[in-house]
Amino acid sequence: MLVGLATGLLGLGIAELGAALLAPDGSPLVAVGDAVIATLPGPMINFGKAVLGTADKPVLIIIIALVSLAVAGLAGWSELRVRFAGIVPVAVLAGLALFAIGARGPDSALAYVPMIIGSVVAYLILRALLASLRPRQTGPVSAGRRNLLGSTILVAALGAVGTVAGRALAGASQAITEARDRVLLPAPSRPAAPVPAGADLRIPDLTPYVTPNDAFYRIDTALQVPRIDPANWSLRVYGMVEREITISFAELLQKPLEEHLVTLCCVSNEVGGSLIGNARWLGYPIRDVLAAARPKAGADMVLSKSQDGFTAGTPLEVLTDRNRQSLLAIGMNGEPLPVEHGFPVRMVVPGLYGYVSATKWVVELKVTTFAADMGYWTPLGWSALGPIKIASRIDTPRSGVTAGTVMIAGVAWAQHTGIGRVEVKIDNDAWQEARIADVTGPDTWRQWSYEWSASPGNHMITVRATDATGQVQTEQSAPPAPDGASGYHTVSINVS
Ligand SMILES: Nc1nc2c(c(=O)[nH]1)N[C@H]1C(S)=C(S)[C@@H](COP(=O)(O)O)O[C@H]1N2
Ligand SMILES: [Mo]
Repeated sequence: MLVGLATGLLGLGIAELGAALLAPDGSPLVAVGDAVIATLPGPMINFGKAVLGTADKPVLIIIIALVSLAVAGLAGWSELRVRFAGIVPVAVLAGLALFAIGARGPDSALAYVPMIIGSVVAYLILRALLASLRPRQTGPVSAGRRNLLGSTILVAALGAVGTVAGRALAGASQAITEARDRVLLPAPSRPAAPVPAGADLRIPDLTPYVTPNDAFYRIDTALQVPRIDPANWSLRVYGMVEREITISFAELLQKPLEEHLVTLCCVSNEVGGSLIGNARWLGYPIRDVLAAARPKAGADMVLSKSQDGFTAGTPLEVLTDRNRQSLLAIGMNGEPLPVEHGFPVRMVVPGLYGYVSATKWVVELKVTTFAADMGYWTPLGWSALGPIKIASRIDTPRSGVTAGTVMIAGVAWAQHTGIGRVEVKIDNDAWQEARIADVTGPDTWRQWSYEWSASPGNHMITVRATDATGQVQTEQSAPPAPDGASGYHTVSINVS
């Protein structure tokens, strides 16, 4: 069984490393992972997401690897008993992986090659290693076994190195990184309003007003980030339109582009959570794309689709709204979109959670109806509509402080309406008005601070926000599913 396990690992290593070098579509771990996600029932996906959070993907990949290795162990066990019997488990594993690779619609047949070579080599090495265990073997058995142990360890180590190296290489993808480096972002014909100096209160541990790209939260269903060469990218707009249109990346760069600061937020963000970030997005207004396609009467939704099959359903009226800066974005904080944030093109829609609006690696806009179509998360139990709820968060303090003047500070958001006021409550005292920072507009979060004279002991700090129309954040606590968490963020602080 151990020999089977080791050779299984070798086969996996050959397949993963081969896929990384030859054909990114050929990674058996990613293909099987995608197939498992596509097959799992909705409640299990939600359960995994709730329990594991962003660790869900690595955990899934590790489970798949462990199950495969157990089956490979079985191949060793049966091969030792009956010659060629080990072919059955190996063929089952290879067959499932090849089927899963095929299901993703690979770019070329090359995608099947690493897995085929990996399983054939693994089986041949398995046979070679097991030969020394057969009773008919002449010579001293103990020496054969010692050699076998050494060879098995070597084979397993090679396999492990290949698997890890393959996964690591696949993550980077030189070709797309280079293509991204070559993109020259045009200057916007409508630049973003400059960030006022007073937008950042510059308090230690307070989240910066603009989130740097490398600190921006990442949420998506992609086990492997889609790699799209801008030269091959196009956006197809179809469905309930008078005129179907297709836009290439070169054409998009020629359009009059605009830049807007917009705070993106994930519906899975817990009260006080960090699945939110603010960036300066450069792009072409989605309303202008839609205007060129001329939606037909009766349409009320745009189903955007990513290259890897994710979909989001966004109300058509939000995307055509003159006063809402929905973008087909190509730039993030002055750089081409990072690959994991949607390179070369994604959607950004102020005021809606990402799962119903912020499609990364977007390649299709289907003008349709909520009655006829659903975005990816809706059949999994999430609301079809996802307006962002008014929320506020305490960034500092989060742990013990010393008595005296303590700066309490955080961020509050009510995208597209804007934050009008923030209040802080210490223990059961009355609500106190916090100072609110400047903003570029209603589509971003807003920093706030409150100077507290902290007395020794344990204290509870609570924050609540009110939007620009006077609507107060609800105290009613709700979990993220189905349409976003609510309730007040509180922290309990020991003052010494
Ligand atoms: N292609 C694709 N786009 C996607 C998703 C996805 O799973 N696949 N997730 C959405 C969700 S749920 C969120 S919150 C935002 C997150 O964008 P970010 O990763 O750039 O922060 O992307 C949205 N766009
Ligand atoms: Mo999300």
